[in-house]
Amino acid sequence: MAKSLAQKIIESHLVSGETVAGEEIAISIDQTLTQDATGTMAYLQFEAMQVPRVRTKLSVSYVDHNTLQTGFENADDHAFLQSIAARYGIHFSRPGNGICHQVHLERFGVPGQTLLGSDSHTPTAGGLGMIAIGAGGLDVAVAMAGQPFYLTMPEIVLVRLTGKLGPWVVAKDVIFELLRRLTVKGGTGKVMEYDGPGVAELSVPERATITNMGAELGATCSLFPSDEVTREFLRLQKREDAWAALTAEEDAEYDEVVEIAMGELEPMVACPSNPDKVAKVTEVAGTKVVQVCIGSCTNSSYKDLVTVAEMLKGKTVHPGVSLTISPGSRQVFENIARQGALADLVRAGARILESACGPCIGMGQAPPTGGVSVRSFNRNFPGRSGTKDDQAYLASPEVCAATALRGEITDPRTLGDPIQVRMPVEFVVDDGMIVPPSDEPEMVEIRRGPNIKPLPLNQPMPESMSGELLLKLGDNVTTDDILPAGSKILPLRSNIPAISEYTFSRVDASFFERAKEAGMSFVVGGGNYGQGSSREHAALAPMYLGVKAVIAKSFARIHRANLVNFGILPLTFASDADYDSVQQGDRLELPDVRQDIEAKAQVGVVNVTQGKELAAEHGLTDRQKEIVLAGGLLNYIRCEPAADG
Ligand code: MIC
Ligand code: SF4
Repeated sequence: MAKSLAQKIIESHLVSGETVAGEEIAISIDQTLTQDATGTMAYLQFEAMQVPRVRTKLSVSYVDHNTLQTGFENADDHAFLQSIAARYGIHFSRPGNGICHQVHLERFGVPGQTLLGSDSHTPTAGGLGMIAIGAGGLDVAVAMAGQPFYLTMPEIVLVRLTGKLGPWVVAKDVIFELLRRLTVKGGTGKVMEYDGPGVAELSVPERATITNMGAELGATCSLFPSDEVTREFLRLQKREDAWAALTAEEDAEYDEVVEIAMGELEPMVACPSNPDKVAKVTEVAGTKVVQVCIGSCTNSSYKDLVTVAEMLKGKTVHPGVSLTISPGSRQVFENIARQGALADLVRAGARILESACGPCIGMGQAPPTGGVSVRSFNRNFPGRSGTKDDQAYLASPEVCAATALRGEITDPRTLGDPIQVRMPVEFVVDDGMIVPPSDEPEMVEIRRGPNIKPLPLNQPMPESMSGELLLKLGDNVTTDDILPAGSKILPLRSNIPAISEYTFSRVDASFFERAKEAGMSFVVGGGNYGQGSSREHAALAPMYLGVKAVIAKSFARIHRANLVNFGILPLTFASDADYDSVQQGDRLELPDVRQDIEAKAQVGVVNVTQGKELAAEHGLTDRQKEIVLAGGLLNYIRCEPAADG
């Protein structure tokens, strides 16, 4: 059978299992990345494994999320991360050097290799032909220790791109079209592999916009072939030697095929407050806007920002709009400065922020109450911007710039001819803000400020469990709902006791107190529970508060893996009627939970309050069973024979 590109790369990294969709496989990991908000925990976990140096080909630690230093916490974390990197053989991308995914694409990604990152948008590097997967920090720590990464072999979907994008229609509209058709659950358990004649029309950063937002489809990862366009991108990065031609075999077979005729697409947006609430710009044009934010790991490349600058050149942003620009990397920043685009942006009234995640994760620039904000980002979950009743739209940089000029959502096609950006013949490339690991690691002292608290561990799973159903939620609960981010809470990422006070704080302010009082407790969710980020804090904090199991209609991949890793049992309702039957406040008992997990596919749940019984699926592989029974992956690893060499 002719093979897809995803199949080829996975097979060349296969450590165990069969590449049959739905089976558990393990793959070797060539590269890892972490960012500061997930990295501190990942490195505390890595330290606990007592491995002297990372065993990957390359590991990079980025600082891009927690860059607002409103107190000592973030700076403490940066110092910790820098010293850990020096000691353990990790490259350290300093604050200000840019957003991990953009920098990784530019400076480190290698076609055909595997990358595991403690951030859900790690698949961005699929734009270069990598199998790049987002995971919890603990999984990344294990990969740094040289162990394989376990995952369910995904189905492979061919997204066949044909034709050419019309005027003002861009890569963001391709992924919006997929989100419109497939929804935020549509990619679950799948790899999205792009191919077809339309691929050659897209540059690597444009491909990366698409693979980046594959995370919003719930896909395991997304990837493009590595072709002459990839080669040119790597040449501009002075890394042409990293290039290799990679494509699917002719007549490769796929589990599913989706066709997108790019010429038929129109400019689109995602309406508040989920990335799949896609509408044509024409349907929402005229909506008054108070803020426009351009940047994030989705759309902050050189071409994106030069296009915006050209659109704004000689004009001033609408008096009712605050426009922010965050260049994706210091490389982009420097190149737009030298090219002159930066001056045009400043003159037009843009508020230039540093090269970091910034407003995308609510680190500053929260919009005013009820105000409409249009963002070139990838997520618009409720309240993520930092304002509770925000009205955030996602759009291409082109729609953002047109909107910033007019003060209302604007179809850029009404502005005349599209902008043609000429790429420079040479890029300014400088790795001065990437610190290589120390040559004398034994001399490096790990700097641990008071913000860095020890990692809490779970207990092995008890024979039986009983407690209150503390919270019943609906579909598409995000990790931003479970453990919000933003400038107040993000700095506490290295301090689980402190951050746990914010667990579910946006959906139920009484959760923390109730959980503390309850001791052992449960949570119920609808479909796609835990969509969004890879933050393992959304499992760690509930674990710390005594949540023993989450019962849902279905789970998002990374969050389910994080629950397992921290010993919280993820259970799936056998039917919608079972979901309907439980009520918040019910007392639940899992009388033989250990035995059930060991011997059966279902775990018995007694609803003591309602006098009913139900059986919920655990869906755990043999390995996951052992992890959950041990009380999480760290406990499980400690019982395993030590890794060699
Ligand atoms: C996000 O976009 O939600 C984040 C912040 O980058 C997260 C990681 C985190 O919560 O630290 C992600 O996407 O995984
Ligand atoms: Fe940063 Fe936003 Fe990208 Fe997450 S989605 S990595 S917060 S820019």
